[in-house]
Amino acid sequence: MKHPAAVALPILAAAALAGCGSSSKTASTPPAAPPAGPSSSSTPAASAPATGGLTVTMQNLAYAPSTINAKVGQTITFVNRDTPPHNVTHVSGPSFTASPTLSTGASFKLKLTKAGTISYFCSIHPFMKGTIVVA
Ligand SMILES: [Cu+2]
Repeated sequence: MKHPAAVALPILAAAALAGCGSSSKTASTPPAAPPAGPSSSSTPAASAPATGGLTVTMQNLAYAPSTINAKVGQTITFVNRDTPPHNVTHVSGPSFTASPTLSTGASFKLKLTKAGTISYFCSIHPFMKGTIVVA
């Protein structure tokens, strides 16, 4: 007569082997993630000013500040806070294209691409003068 256990034993052994094999597969360690290095984040130099952009306001028929210090790569935004219209017209120094006429609340962005001292004025009110010192 046959013992049923003798038949069942190889099946159990095969199942145990299969289970062992599959479990060892899932247990394999995934590739380690690169450690988060502190050097990846750029920290601004402490000596550099935090000003990314500068603003010159047109108010009371004058530019404020009338002289502004900037660096190559910075952008100056001119904002008309006055009632009469104004513009920004090149006089001397590194050249730029004059702004359109700026009505109240309008603004004009001037990107500084060259070092030098820019003199500008408002052609509508020629007594309105300003200077940008670009380092
Ligand atoms: Cu003006």
